[in-house]
Amino acid sequence: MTDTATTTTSLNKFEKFKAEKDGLAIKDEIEKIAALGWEAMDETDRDHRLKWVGVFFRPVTPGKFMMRMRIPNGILTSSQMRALAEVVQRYGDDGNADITTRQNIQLRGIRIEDLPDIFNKLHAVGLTSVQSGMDNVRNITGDPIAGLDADELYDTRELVQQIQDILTNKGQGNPEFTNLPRKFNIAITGGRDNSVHAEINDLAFVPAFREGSGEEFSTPYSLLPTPQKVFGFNIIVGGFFSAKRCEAAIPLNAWVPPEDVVAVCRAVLEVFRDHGLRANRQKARLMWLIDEWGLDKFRQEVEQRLGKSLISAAAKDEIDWEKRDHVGVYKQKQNDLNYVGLNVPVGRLYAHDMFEIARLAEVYGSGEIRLTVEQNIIIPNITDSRLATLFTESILERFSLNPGLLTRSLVSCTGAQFCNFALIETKNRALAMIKALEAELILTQPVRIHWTGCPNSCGQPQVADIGLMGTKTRKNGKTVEGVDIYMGGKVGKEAHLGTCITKGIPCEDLQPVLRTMLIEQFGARLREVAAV
Ligand code: SRM
Ligand code: SF4
Repeated sequence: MTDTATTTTSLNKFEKFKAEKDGLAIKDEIEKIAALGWEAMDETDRDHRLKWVGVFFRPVTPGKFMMRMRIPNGILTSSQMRALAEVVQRYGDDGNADITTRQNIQLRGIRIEDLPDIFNKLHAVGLTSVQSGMDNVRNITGDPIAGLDADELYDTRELVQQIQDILTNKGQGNPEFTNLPRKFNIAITGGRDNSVHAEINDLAFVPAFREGSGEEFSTPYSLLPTPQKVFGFNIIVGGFFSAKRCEAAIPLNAWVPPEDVVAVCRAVLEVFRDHGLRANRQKARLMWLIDEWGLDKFRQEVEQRLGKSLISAAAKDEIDWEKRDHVGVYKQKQNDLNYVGLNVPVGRLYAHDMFEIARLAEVYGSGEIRLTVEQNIIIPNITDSRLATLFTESILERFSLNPGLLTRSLVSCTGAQFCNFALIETKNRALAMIKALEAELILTQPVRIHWTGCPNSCGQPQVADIGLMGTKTRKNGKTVEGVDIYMGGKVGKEAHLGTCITKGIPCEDLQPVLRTMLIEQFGARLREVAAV
């Protein structure tokens, strides 16, 4: 690998330990680590390298690790869900799982001595957690209703799987892509409503028809039929959130047909791997390289890796719908079939929930389960005749098909319960506050409220109608948990990021602030107070 941007002397501690021993090397040491126990582990292996196999040391709960899976396009089978449930079940009260903001699942309570057994179990059902943390490509997101949606332009499932297979060597781990300068996010959307928040990814593909005389399509594109419209994707690059800087992705001015998407991912990743900035971790995401080089040079380098010129972007993309949340019952494009979207409050699941979801998927659907970036679940392929019985299932009382208008769109990152970066507790607080607000207000429209426990922005407050970012603030001379408030995040068509409008509201004073915002800016009304 050539790294033109750094010298050995300027390497930060992460680059140093990666150079000493590649993170993926930990994969071959799992038996040994399991036998020795976590207390005996080398600290760098424990805190960092284990993340190359998706295992995260949690300083908040030492000895109880988190495991981050890879669920490409957010699609899994009932057998896979059951295997995940069995893993967390063995940890009793310590075991649970979260659906993440990248259509993924994280398991909690994991004991290091169980890792060999857990990996075997997951492998047996075709699941992997490899390269899901640290300087790797994160779970690749795609439309949660790909292949079900009558209005979709492209079914993203196969492409997402192909990219994951290349990057991870079909789940075995691929050393070609295990030493990126930093994390990297990829999304592909084939629908009209940008269901994956394409704009907040380092690399994203959005549907677009290319028109032209044919002359601009260099070989092999010259074979494309012209002058008719040809389907492909406009490419956007450099979107990311970090504590210091947040950017929406910018157009690369490039369009690719679906068959070139995988090659473009590889080319972009090779450029990022070999030239991304490695000296300062705060400046190591792709956008910083684009800043340094300019978009033209970046595009040329990608073309060089690709071995051909990129075609200029289509004049417009096809994202022309408001974003859907998929909660409720919806017709599929297949005759007589429906998908149902279950609202999973803040994405938190326990073993018994996961077994139940697996059962519902098998009894009523085809055994398939899907996840959304809003941390919810979709069960597809349910015939019309089975819907009525499904509605009587008791789990729907908690995972509702028709939740309150605030609960429906609530998203929250992990927060202080398990995350040592957290400045505040998020999930439980978010749920309690939404419940209280729904009790005092009549809402007329869904309002998307996202909580995130610190400026890392895992809960994506910048895409929310109201984003709440954990902070520490002062009240009555004391330091207390608080939030900075973001507003104006727009998703779907014409997506753009929200910005901070108020800083340092103590969490204990937040409810009336949100109440006023919901009334004044989102048309909510106070419920009538019962006469005494
Ligand atoms: Fe994140 C680090 C959780 C989505 C930006 N994120 C972390 C860590 C690993 C920190 C840690 O070691 O404790 C958190 C693990 C906590 C835990 O125990 O669960 C964590 N991030 C999450 C999840 C679980 C939040 C959630 O509740 O859904 C999401 C897992 C996604 C997945 O399945 O892979 C998650 N993180 C995101 C997103 C949203 C997205 O991808 O759309 C972002 C902003 C987008 C981006 O990355 O550009 C995000 N996480 C970060 C950052 C800031 C990155 C940066 O460039 O500075 C960190 C800190 C870091 O990497 O150094 C971070
Ligand atoms: Fe942890 Fe902060 Fe990410 Fe929340 S936003 S999961 S608190 S790193």
